[in-house]
Amino acid sequence: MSIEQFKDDVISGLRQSPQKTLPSKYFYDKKGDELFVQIMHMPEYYLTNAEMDIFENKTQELIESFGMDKTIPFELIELGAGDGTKTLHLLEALVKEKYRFTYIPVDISQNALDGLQKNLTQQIPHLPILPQQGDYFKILNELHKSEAPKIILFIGSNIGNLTDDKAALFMYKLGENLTPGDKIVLGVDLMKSKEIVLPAYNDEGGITAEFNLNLLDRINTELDGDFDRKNFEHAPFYDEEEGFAKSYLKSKKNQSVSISGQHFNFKKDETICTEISRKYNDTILNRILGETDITVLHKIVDSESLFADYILVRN
Ligand code: AVI
Repeated sequence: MSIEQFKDDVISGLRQSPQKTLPSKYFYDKKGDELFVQIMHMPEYYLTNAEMDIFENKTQELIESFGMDKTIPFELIELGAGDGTKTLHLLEALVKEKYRFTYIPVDISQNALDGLQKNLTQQIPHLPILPQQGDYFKILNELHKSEAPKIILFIGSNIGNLTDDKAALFMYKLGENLTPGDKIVLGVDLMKSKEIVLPAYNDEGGITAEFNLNLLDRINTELDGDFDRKNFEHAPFYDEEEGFAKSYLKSKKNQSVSISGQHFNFKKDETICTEISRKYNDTILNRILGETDITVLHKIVDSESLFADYILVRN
């Protein structure tokens, strides 16, 4: 990510009318990464445990849905690999069952990949692992040149941070870089009542609020801004009908903020939308896949039906 891109995105997002926005991908500086790890461990943030339940307790169902032949080597490519704790269960089972595969974690952070490789080689000494740092689609395009069948992991509800249009484009581009028969494991949070969803984005300990407000600190540090975080508050919202959780930063008073020499006015109670966390069901997913060559093969949910890993196939 270049600083120029960051500046352009912030300035154009805050110039938007009537709804000011900031892209959620900028949450993740060093402090933001640490806060997100804390979020994943919060009791309110059910998503992590729910998907872990699938990877830990429904490993066989996952493996069977891949329909892989043990004699044919394949590539297991994880987009945005993170710390790999969920994937570990799947990798252990595949190694134990003597599948022939290479694990290819892809991430923009070399640091994250180094940590992951170190952990995994300790835990699964014979795991063939080939980390790739960089842009997802550039790497997938390179990997497309090999003839090995592929299974793409895009888990953790990461697709949920995209609007439906962007999710549809993402899936279309993914399909373009795959061969018929290749599979995708897509982890999504399921639509459910606001009593469950809202606390996950509005925890008692205030960690999510801190995660949201940290974006203002990042803008101050990296783009010479003068946001006073005391003048903004974390304002989460969930539309139960549509299945959209949204995070906002709400201005507590009329104020003006300067960023890289440009001025932005905020009215009292005016909001900046900082994140969308889309919740899915079958209809929404099928609509998103509508323009692609990808269809749903199988769906695995956790024991409480909070989260789903859909197994998709490129036709
Ligand atoms: C990374 N992503 C799937 C998280 C989510 O649930 O949308 C980010 C997050 N934002 C607030 N809490 C967690």
